[in-house]
Amino acid sequence: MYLSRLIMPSIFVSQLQTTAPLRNIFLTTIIILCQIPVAVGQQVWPGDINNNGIVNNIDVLYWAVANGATGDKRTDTTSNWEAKDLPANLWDQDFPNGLNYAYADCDGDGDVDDDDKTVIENNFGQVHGEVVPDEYTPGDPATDPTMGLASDNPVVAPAGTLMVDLSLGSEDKAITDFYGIAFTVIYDPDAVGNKGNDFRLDVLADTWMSGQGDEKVIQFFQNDRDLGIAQFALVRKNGVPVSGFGDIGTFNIVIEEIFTGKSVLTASDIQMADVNLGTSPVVPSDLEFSVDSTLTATIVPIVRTGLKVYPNPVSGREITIDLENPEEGIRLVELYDVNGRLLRRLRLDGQTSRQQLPISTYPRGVYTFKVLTNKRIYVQSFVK
Ligand SMILES: [Ca+2]
Ligand SMILES: [Ca+2]
Ligand SMILES: [Ca+2]
Repeated sequence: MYLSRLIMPSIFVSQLQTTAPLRNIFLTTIIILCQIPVAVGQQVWPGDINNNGIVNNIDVLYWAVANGATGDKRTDTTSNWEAKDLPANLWDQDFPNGLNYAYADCDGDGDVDDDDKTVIENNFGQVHGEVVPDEYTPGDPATDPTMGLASDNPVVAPAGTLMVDLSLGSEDKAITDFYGIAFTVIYDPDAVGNKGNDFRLDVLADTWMSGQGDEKVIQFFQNDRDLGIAQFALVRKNGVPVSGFGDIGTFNIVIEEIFTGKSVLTASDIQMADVNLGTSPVVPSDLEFSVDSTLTATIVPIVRTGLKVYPNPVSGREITIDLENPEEGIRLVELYDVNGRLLRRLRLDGQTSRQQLPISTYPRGVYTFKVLTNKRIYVQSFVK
């Protein structure tokens, strides 16, 4: 079929001695027809925006750059993990590597917005075909900015909270035209607690990355607790780059109750991009900390407002989790037992602020919900 499409117009041209304008129409037809087989063959795996075979935090950089773009919808607007045909008419814009912006429309609905970032989260870590690893160029400490990890108190007690300040660049190595950064923090899973909210980054409300008075920097975070690999992206999405240097936020890391000794956090696999996805090298770094069993843990209160869990104690077969702000949608619910063991993980579409869960199969005890919404992570315990 493709062959006949390609050959037919060239026969027309060779047989007809046309005038110049008419010939241009024929040539245009040939070009359009030649593009059809290519367009039919192009497919996207929802979330793998840069089409390298894996969904990860680098795809978030692409999402941020394409955010706000619009174009034709896909015929299949579901975003489960399988190849989807791109729309027959591709979008007006391409990424610098030549990929069409339609790849950024993860849910295929004709625009690039927050829902497409949710698809990256839902399909995170999925692979297809042959994975072409994303490239990272480690910076030179003499000339390039560093991603800094620093702690005022790198000696903590078991079950204590290690606080690590994250920064980027310095006065003499400032960042210009920043738009987004993807990076990975590697840690020893034996050293870090496992109660659902034990590893998080609190981004400063007034970090230079957010710019002046406009949209805040957006955090993307996926934590593989078993491997001790936390992948982050911090991106802007309004098309406006910023320049600056210094503090970004603080990691709050709850130490495992039975861990003692030295351990290391490493920030690596860094890709920093401007608004055109031009990358510039960043120097990775690490931080050694130690867990001293002779110290007593400082209790860090967990903010529990904003999420209602009822009835508590549980009386019937089901429990309800309910966000006080109905504008917020639930994306992920995790249920942990008193030992921090994950019992249940439920992914939602971020459209509802209330969810019921069956609870009758679990024995009496204390349980904890971790609830990830469009805006934040809540942790709330209940008794059965
Ligand atoms: Ca990818
Ligand atoms: Ca979309
Ligand atoms: Ca949309």
